[in-house]
Amino acid sequence: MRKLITMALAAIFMTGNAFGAMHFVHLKAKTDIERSKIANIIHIDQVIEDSIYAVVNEDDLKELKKEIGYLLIETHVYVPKGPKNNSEEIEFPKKDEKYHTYKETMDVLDEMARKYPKIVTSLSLGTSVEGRELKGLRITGPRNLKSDAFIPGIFFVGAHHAREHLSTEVPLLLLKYLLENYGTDQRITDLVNGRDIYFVPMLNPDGAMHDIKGRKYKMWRKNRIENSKGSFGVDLNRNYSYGWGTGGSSRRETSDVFMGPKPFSEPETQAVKKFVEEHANIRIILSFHTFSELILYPWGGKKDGVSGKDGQVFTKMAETMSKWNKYKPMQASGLYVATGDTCDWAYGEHGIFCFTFELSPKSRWRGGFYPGAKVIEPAFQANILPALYLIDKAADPYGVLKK
Ligand code: 0X9
Ligand code: ZN
Repeated sequence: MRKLITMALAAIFMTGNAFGAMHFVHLKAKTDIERSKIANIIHIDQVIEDSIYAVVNEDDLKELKKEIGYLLIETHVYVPKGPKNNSEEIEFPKKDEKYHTYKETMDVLDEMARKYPKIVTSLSLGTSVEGRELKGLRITGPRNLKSDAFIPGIFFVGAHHAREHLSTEVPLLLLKYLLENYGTDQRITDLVNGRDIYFVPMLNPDGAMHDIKGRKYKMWRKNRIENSKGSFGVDLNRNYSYGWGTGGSSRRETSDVFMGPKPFSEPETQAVKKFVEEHANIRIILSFHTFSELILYPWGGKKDGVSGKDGQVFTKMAETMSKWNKYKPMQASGLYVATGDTCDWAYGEHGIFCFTFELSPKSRWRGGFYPGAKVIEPAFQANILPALYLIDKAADPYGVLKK
């Protein structure tokens, strides 16, 4: 009987994670040294003053207790909201149906390519672990499509992290916005004519679809590779090569910040590497994530700031954009040190000015990773001007330093 009750409880608390219940944790971390110690073990969902909040799996909690138990001030089992549902249906929970599934996202990309053939071409960057095509769009003026001349490029990418569904919606709305206003809005027409604008709205489709399977969120972060002992997932934003594995990521396969067995071990990060390296005109990258409303720039893997003129370009651009979206501009490692992310690689290896936007909401009390459909439109609106600015500056990033 007791065994039955335990099993039933385990089933209730299971959030789709094969390793058991998820736990909410609140830790006290007064210094960035303490924060960075924590970032070696778990993913930090939010930092507020000297508090850290996160939802972690059973294994991560064990490790936290073992390594830095003295910092833990509150833990309880995390029970995701929403009706019980054991189906395998791949669709968002009813109230969030406005969000796009992988299939719906691909349908939008196909529809745009069909509707605007003069300025859009479809891209295929590769395939995910489970075999989903990693699709994108290239938007550029009709003449550029036929010529080999150099045109400055910019790359917008969403959903490295599965549960950050808003990070697919914003680039999807942005690309539609550019296309719908091309030919009528002069600024947009000129920008599109003068740039190569690349969009990949869902880089981690397997993780994102796993997160919504059965129409119930699972707090999934990583991709869906099967690891050596049967757990799943590598954190794609710890899998890039620059400074890989030197802090703020874990070698434990069950960790939410598992760096993978080697840099670029994953097909999804390999796809970005290959694409960016084959498109040498890319001068700026914007990687969308959620949440906290931040504009982050390198370095993320070390405390030093980017030196010289480049450092000034990063801060100037971040500060300018923050006036429009009201997000807080900061160096990524100011949040916590973490290595293997997109931007340290893009800038460190290729000198690309790369930003990470942590979209809405501002805090976990406003919904955290699952803020609902109401935030989609305002998050898009807030980021139109920052996106247009980056598209513009791709022609000459150093131009922002001129008086
Ligand atoms: O931890 C991450 O990968 C990003 N935050 S998220 O909540 N979306 O997972 C932030 C990456 C910023 N980079 C570093 N701090 N290195
Ligand atoms: Zn993220």
